[in-house]
Amino acid sequence: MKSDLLKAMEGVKSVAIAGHTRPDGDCIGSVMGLYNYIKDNLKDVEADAYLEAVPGCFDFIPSISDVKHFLPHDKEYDLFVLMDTSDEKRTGVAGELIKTAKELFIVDHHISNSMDVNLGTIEPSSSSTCEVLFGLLPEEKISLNTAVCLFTGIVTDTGCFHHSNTGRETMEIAGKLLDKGVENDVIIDRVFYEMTFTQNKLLGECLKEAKLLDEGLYIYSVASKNLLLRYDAKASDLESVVNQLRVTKGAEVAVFFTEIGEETYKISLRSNGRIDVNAVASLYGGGGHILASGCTVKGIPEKIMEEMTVLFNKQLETCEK
Ligand SMILES: [Mn+2]
Repeated sequence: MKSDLLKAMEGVKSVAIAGHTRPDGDCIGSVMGLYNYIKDNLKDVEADAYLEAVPGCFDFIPSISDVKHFLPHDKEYDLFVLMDTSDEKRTGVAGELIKTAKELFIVDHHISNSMDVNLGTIEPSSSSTCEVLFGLLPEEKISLNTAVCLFTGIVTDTGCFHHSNTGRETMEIAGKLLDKGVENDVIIDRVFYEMTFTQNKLLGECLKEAKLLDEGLYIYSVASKNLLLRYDAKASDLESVVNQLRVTKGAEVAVFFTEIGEETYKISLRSNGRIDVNAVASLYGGGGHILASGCTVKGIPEKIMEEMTVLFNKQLETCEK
């Protein structure tokens, strides 16, 4: 599906732009990319950007302080542009606008997009909603501010040009955004590498405790509640651990346990390609993607690993046949 966004904005006086719940870099980048584009080019259009709480690492996004977190009761928008949201249930603070705005336009790249709309551009072959949005805007009118937003979305959803959704087109668009003056080093550091001192110390603690199983095919580590208490940290401060475990030479799968309750663990799984960790996480009531999945399980990590390695080994056997 491909509609003309510029046409949809013609003659329009007010536009609301929003994304999904728990916004990530692609959601924030696409919402703020269009917001900045309108501010720079469509002076007669009044635009409002709606998002749930924006993680601190995105505070460099131009005009991010303009974002509204609540919908006014009486406002009727001519157009509502919904970004990166494949499911009506995941519309964040501005979901109501689907019904109340005069027109709805969707920009997305999720193959699973199930929304029934007249206007929108959904391109499942695109790396990110920001990549789709780039294609909907005239390149010469993209300012540095808009370019920063779009670049942020692209690096977020491609895992910094690492995931298989990174295509030639993605790289070419990123190059065009660099031409606008985007500082790729600053954005990539903020989005991917920067950690607090506490997060770095915790990473060290978890790596120190990591164990190998089955001659190094599997690696895992456990963060206890006590560890988090000791550092006065949250489970989200441990997000980078599983990715660091994954790049251990020889490992097929990395598993990271975070204790969130009495013998209850949030488990993150990462695969290096041969094992479908989504299939395993699903057996435990979780899910995600083939290479990155998660679940929450009650039990003892060593025992859970015993079970999981049986499942991993079964998968390896079938792919070796
Ligand atoms: Mn996305």
